[in-house]
Amino acid sequence: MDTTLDKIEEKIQKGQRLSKEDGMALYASNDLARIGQMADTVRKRISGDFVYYNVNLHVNLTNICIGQCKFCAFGCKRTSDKAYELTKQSILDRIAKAAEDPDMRNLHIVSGLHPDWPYEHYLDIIKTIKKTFPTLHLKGFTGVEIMHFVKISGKSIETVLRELIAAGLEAMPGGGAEILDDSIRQKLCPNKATSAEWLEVARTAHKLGIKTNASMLYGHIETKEQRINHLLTLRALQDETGGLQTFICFPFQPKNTALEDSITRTSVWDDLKTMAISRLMLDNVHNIKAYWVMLTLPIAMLALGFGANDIDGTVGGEKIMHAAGVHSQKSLSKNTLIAAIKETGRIPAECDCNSNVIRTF
Ligand code: V47
Repeated sequence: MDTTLDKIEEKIQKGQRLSKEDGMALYASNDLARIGQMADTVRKRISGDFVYYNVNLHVNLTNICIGQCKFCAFGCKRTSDKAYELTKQSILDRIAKAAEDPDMRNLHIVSGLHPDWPYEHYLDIIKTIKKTFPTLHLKGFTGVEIMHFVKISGKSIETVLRELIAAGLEAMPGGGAEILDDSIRQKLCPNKATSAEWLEVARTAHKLGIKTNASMLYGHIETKEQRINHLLTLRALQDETGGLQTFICFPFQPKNTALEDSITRTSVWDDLKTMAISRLMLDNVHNIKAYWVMLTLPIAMLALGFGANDIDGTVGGEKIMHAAGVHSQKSLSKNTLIAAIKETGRIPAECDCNSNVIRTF
């Protein structure tokens, strides 16, 4: 018998909060099935049997980026062969095509930190999209992009967010959190928002009534302790604001990145364990997302038994993770997602970008 896991399980059964030491003990254990079962118990208690998915479109405005993060294969310099900038018209055309499906309700907008585009350009894009497609829900701009806008506009975080919300922004994606530890950020992504800045953007968004997602990029140079600290930092933010709606694990994909030669992809066991530990540590976050793009659909389905209750969306042409060599498709049909969720014995729940359920199947 594993007495450490027994004690953790007892805490879970009593609905007690897990400590940092508990999180470390879970990582040290090889009893993946038991960790998964504990996470599944908590998942059922927090969110029942619904699995959230959405019919959406990813729009990456440009891949030209001053970030040059070592873990990223998507961002590039202006001089690169693969550099692109979407024009306003091409963005509208892409959305119009996707919106031919009456169920398409959500846009997900994440882009490079362009060296020349002024802040007003991004504001104008949001305004134009919202004016042209008033029924679409707009989830856009990570905390890192918001800090970029703050720097280029000379405005405060609050002003930038107020202006984007007035323009039509309704939720924010979880990217840019990476590992909220500046010793890691200095090595991997020194040109972008610090941990404190990312957290301050989220805090301000929550104060203004905007829900945000949060993520963890793991499986690179971080330690297990830094992963647990990251989860504890997010848990503390959630205790303070209540504005985090979904947590997403991003296992690091090394292909075509600066770390390609030194780091190999995490194992499926690590991915499932990390999903489960995230569910157990983040006792105050409603949704844990098994992002099928990262995991592939079969592993995402498996992850629904390891604490996850959200599988993301149809996506409509993923670019960031595919640049780094993920093995999944770039898009999935809504029927494929619905069938996959049903196969796990759960209830597919179509939602908007704020996890409001539109209908269930
Ligand atoms: O911040 C980049 C990650 C994020 C790699 O909120 C990588 O629902 C693994 O924000 N290996 C951006 N991860 C994407 C993002 C997002 C995507 C899908 C759903 C949501 C949501 C948000 O992508 C970055 C970084 O953490 N990332 N490169 C890579 N090689």
